Amino acid sequence: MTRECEPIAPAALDELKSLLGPGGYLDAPADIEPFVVDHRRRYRGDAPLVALPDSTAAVSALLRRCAALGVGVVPHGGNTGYCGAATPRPGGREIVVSLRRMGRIRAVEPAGNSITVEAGCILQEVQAAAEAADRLFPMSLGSGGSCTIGGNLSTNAGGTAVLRYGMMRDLVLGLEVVLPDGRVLDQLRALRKDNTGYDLRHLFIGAEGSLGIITAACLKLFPRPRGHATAFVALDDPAAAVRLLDRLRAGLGDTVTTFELVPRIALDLACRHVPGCSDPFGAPAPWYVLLEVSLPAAAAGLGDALEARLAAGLETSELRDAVIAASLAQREALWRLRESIPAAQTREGASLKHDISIETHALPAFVEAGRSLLERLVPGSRLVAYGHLGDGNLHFNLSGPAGGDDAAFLARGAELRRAVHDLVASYRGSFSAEHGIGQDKVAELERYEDPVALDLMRGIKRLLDPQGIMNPGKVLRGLEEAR
Ligand code: 2HG
Ligand code: ZN
Repeated sequence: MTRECEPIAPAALDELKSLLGPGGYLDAPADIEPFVVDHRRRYRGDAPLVALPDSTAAVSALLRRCAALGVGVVPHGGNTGYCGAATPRPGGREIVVSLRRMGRIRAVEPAGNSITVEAGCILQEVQAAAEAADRLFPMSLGSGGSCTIGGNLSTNAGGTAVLRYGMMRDLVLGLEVVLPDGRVLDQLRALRKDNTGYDLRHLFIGAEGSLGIITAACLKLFPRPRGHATAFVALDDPAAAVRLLDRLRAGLGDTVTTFELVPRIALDLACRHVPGCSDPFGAPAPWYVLLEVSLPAAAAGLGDALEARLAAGLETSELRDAVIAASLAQREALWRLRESIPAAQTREGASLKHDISIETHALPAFVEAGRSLLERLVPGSRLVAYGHLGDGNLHFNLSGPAGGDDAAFLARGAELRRAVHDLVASYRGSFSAEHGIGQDKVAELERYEDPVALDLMRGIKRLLDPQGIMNPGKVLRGLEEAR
């Protein structure tokens, strides 16, 4: 049962401030503002304080005190999430905790292929540190310049290299986590094998700060690719894209790193709204794929191998057209087309997002079923279904009818979401493939999750956070009995 709570008492706030010390917090409204609204401005909350601890010990002391005071805690990374997990709720009942002062790279071990970093590190800084040691940290996200490792871990981030390297969960060797009672779970090791009981790391990865605060992680590094071949391919439909993926993987195996589906409308929107984007082909096609193959060894022949396979596809008319980037600038231009899609869709006007996954072989049928469902519900609406086809994950986004009434379209968001997610459920897919639950999809989790799984999740939450102080109302709700 959820109980309405009072804002945090002034005496409790004073206690927290003196614990954090000068420079250890923000309390001026203008300084707090960026922490209480999400980057898409869909969620807004209140917090009287942003804590800025600078060590694991400081996080531990803070959570111990928050538990004693019954103060809610909202962990906050780079604020690039899609589901409002890092935004406090309205009412001033929670403080925000930012680890931006914990941005140290603690160790790089090229021989062991690992890197140990604090949770406040920016993803790009970790990539750069890996590169300086002639290694690759493969997590690849459009928000790499501002998202943090703590946020990547807490949301189990995905991105455009999952096909080859997996999601954030797959890139973790060890974790350090501060529990809601202040205890520190120290599993910060680079062991590749460790079968000693339950694997607790995975409870915290993807928990969106609802079970504790990840303070540091030991991550996997990989050999740095020496060569890439990047292609943009035009084709008739998603089924042709799935066939191409099968063929490429059969021939080129794990070198296939990225396989992203792009519909014509997304290409049009990118070219219309984002400077520097242009159609690489003379004639339009209904669908495209951005694909990349990469090899750790000197890659002479990699481009030829890809070209031969694409040429075979052109001969059998499986593909309509294909370009292979001949320079770094061309490679960047092709990537730009893909990475500009979210911004371009935003600039086009009102849109609704659905981050779904289905087994890849069933995606083509799903796309057609979803398209006709949405067309029936909102004639003229524009499906912008793009993304990580290689992982079975599409951003099944919908833009309102061109020149239509944005407010009227958005007012139907809940109904359309329900229709899309019910369709996803009928395919035994996921309504949140890579963006998490946050505050946006709590009801969806309750509706679609297996009741046994939900029951276990609630039990784990109660065990680790009996007072319900960690990110209240996110992922699961109604577990704040003690507060
Ligand atoms: C992407 O793949 C991101 O570009 C954003 O996950 C997806 O804006 C979206 O819907
Ligand atoms: Zn995505």
